[in-house]
Amino acid sequence: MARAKKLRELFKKKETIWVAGAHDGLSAKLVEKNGFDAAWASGFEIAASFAVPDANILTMSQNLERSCEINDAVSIPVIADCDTGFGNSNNVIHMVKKYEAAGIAAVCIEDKLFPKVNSFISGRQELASLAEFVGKIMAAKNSQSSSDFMVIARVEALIAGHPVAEAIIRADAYIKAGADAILIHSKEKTQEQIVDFCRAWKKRAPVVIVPTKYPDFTEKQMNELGIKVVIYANQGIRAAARAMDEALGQINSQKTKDKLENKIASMDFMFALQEMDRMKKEEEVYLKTGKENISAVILGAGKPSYQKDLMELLNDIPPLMLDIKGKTLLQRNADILQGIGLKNISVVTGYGNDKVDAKGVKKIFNPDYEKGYILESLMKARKYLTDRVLVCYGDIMFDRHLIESLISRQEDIVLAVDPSFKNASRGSHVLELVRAKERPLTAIRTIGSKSNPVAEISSKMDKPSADYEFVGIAYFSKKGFNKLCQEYDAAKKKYAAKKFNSAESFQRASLADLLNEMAKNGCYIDTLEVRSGWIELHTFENYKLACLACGEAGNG
Ligand code: SPV
Ligand code: MG
Repeated sequence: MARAKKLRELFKKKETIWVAGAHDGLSAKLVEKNGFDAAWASGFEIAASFAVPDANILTMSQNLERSCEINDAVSIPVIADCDTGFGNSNNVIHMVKKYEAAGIAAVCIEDKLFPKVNSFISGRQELASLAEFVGKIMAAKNSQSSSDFMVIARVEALIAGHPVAEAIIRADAYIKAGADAILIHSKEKTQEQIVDFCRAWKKRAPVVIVPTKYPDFTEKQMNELGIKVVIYANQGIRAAARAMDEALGQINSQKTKDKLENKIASMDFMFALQEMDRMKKEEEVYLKTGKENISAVILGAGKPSYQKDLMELLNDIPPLMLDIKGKTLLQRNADILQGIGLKNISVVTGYGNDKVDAKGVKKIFNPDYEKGYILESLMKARKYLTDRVLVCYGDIMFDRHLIESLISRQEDIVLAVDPSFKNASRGSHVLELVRAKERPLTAIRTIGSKSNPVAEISSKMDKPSADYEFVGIAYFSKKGFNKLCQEYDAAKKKYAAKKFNSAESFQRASLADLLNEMAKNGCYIDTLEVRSGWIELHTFENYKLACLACGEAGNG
């Protein structure tokens, strides 16, 4: 329903319409959140938020822009304070067209001379002639296109020091000129003037009040007098100014800085006002990276058998949950994958399954983790891997660039391989070594590395025959992963309990064993040569390096 219509309905159905002032989207949200029926795009608040006097210093466009901001942030109707209409009747015509087109439900114009001054400032409070203002009301009403749009005429006679009788004459003339309601304003400390006005007015048309100076006016009294709309025009910004002043004062004095946090709005409260949740949901649907069809699977089921000092550090938790500078290894890797745009991330768990947890990561439990090995774990996740697949061993920390380079390769199967394994310190850990079809020219660092497929991959290869170490991260196109699964099914039948490449049985096979089988069968397995961007965590030294890579050294 259009907001002008909503406001009309409120006028018809509600005894009193409660309105509060706003100056921007955030304050408008708070008005709505706190149950007000409508928001008042307050001239005073908008001017105050610019730190300029409420005296027509800002232009119509600046006020309109803020009214739009307010209107966009809420679904309640917005009544815009349009001062004197920003000029004469010509300006009023333009103003009404603009405000109505922007979806504002009602405008309020006051019978002072342009440029006006805030009603509570003593001295110059010059009234427009009755004739001139009647002309403005007629201009406004004749310029609106929907019959629901409202024009509220604000009578400033009491503000300018005239008696109630003058206010009644003016109000009467404005209603006759077509105004939908009368805002009667008073700067007295009590509501007496307003009460007198209402008694004399006798509910000839709806009355709007702004009880800034007479806050003790009770709801009961208002109802008795037939007051239709009550606008708390500026309490919001005054509360905000006081709170900001006190908080900033505290921060600067350093004395009570620590206690401030529970006195100010939490970041979550702010995020809610900004509708961060909605944005996140929309991102899920619309923010495409072209990588949504890549599933990542992290293989972390096995029971670790690392160097003693690292085992002590792990203290029975699975390596996936190793804390590296305040974040677990698994969460760190998952965050990198999510940052790249991968949405389907899973981890295959086994040992210490209960302790594994990471945001945005699906857990797949492999109950046979003690009998089986890496290949079996990967196949436990098979049904979730429907398109392109990135496979990562669970005890590796990797960086974004390595993954991005790998998934941007065009081949169906690509292994990240590192030629610097000869100097690597991984304790007694057995490396999965790769012999490439061509011996790489280690003296020359190739740019964009030319394809050099795998001839053999094995954990039994002696170092001198090897060109690379398999990093434990592999990428498969849809076709590549299907091929891997087909080869797995075929090999499972053929080998069963028999020795399978470097594994003592098919069940104990690593991914490398199946890849070796495929290479032997003539399958093209590409390599991506990397010399950095990953750390395998097998020793305490590796762990310290990982901490360093995250910007801080580990203990010891
Ligand atoms: C405003 O909010 O700008 C008003 C109401 O006009 S008051 O400031 O109380 O006059
Ligand atoms: Mg105002």
